[in-house]
Amino acid sequence: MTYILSDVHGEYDLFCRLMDKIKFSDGDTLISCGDMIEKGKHSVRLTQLLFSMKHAILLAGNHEYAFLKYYWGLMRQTCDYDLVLQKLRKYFPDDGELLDWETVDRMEALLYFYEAENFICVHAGVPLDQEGRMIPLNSAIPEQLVYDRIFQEPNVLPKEGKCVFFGHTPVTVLGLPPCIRCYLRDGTRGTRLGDYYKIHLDTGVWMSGVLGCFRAEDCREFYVGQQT
Ligand SMILES: [Mn+2]
Repeated sequence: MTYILSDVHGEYDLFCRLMDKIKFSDGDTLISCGDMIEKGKHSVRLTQLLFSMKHAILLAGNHEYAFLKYYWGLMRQTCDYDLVLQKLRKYFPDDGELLDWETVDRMEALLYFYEAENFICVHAGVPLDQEGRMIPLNSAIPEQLVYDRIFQEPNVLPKEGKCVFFGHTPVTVLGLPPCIRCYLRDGTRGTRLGDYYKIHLDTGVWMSGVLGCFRAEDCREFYVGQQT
């Protein structure tokens, strides 16, 4: 099975509880739409767990992008790699000495979008033209894919093309309860991804305490946290 989530933001314990709840195994695939790090206390621990998973497709969010920009800036200033790692570790003060070069290198290799046969994953949004048609993702710049604030608007719908999974803005900002928000093509809740325009995954776990994921094969949602 394929499980999709976003914006886990260092909430290692809740993430583990969610994986237990869905009985996630090596035969399953996890897709994280970015913002694994910051806000919660266990950014590096969570990131390393995600990197250790057998079938995980991991995207960068704006928080990973900001970290990488900080890293690239340090590398331009000095060739003292020990000093660079020391400074990078201070970026995640709650994680102590956990950050290593392998984790930094793997963060640098995160994807900015992922396209499957019947869906697309991105952190913040996909660029659309005025008719709501998707502009090819490989022509978009990373900043647009990780920082976009337009795509989350309820009236912005990718009319043609595949269902888009995204996060970035907590749904609670739209005045909604902390649940995954599905935008349906014809109003009835379907069990096929073709029935959905877009799926807004960010439950704002660092504020709401609720973390959810969406199963692609049957369009079911799973939650852990205060409201379960
Ligand atoms: Mn974000």
